[in-house]
Amino acid sequence: MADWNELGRVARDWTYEAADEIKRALANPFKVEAKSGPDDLVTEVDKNTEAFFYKKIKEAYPDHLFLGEEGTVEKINHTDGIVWIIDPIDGTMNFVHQKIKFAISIGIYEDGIGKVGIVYDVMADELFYAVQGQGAFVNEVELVAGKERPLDESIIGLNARWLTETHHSHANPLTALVRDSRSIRSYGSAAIEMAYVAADRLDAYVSVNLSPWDYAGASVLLEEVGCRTSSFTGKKLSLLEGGTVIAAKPALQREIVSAYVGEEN
Ligand code: 2AM
Ligand code: CA
Ligand code: CA
Ligand code: CA
Repeated sequence: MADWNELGRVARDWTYEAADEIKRALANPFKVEAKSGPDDLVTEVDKNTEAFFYKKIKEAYPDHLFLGEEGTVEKINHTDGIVWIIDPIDGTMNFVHQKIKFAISIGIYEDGIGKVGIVYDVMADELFYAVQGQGAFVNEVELVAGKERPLDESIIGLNARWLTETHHSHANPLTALVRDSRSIRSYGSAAIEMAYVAADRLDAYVSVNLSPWDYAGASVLLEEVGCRTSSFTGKKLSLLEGGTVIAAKPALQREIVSAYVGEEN
C-alpha cells in the first residue's frame, strides 16, 4: 500500500523545487505562444515545469501514471492504479501579464480516488495541502469547514467572460447567479479559486469549461473540508474529460445546481 504522507511530502518538495525554477524564469524573458486563441496561452516555463515533474515521477515511481496539461501526455483512458494529475502552471495568463496569482496544481489519485492534493500559489508562498482523511492545510494552518451562507451573502469566483457568451446555453443562468449573489471575484486561476473555497475565502467557484488538471488538486482539499465539486448538472467530475464545474459548500452547491445551472434551468 502506498504511504500517502510520504508521497505527499515528496510531491511538496518537488513543488517547492519547481517553484524556485519558475521564479528564476520570471526574472528573464521567456517565449509565449497562443494555443486555441489569444486568451489561451502557454510558455516554455509551463512546458519545462511539466517536464520536471514527469522526469521526477518516472524516476522515482516508474509504475505511476501521469496526466499533465502541456503534452507530456501518456494517453491514459482509465484511472486504475496511481495517477498524478498535474497542471504545471494554473493561471498562465496571470503568470505572463501580472507575474502573480498562478499555481502549481497536483492531484494524486488511486483508482480514481483523490489521495493527495496540492495547490501552491507560488508568489504568495501559500501551499494548500491535503491527504485524504487527514484534513487540509494552508502552510501550517489547518482549514476548518466554512459556515454556509445564504446566496445573497455569498461571494462567488467566476470569470466575467462566461456572461458574454450569449450563444452558450449556460450564459443566462449565470447572469441570474451573479445578480443574486453578494458579489463576484475573478482571480484567473481555477486551482487557486477552488483552494479559496476550501479556505472559506470564497463560498463557491463556477466555470463552464475546465479540464481534469485544473481541478484534480483542489478537489482533494475541498473534500477534506466537506465542500462539494460537481458539474452544472450535479454529476461527479471526471478525471479523464473536462466540462462545467461548481466547487462550493454543500448547500450552496445544491442551490446553484437546482435553482440556476442544472438541467431544469
Ligand atoms: P490555465 O491557466 O492552466 O490554462 C482562467 O483562465 C482559468 O481557466 C485558469 O485556471 C485556466 O488554466 C483555466 N482554463 C481552462 N481551460 C482554459 C482555456 N481553454 N483557456 C484559458 N484558460 C483555461
Ligand atoms: Ca492552459
Ligand atoms: Ca489550468
Ligand atoms: Ca496550465
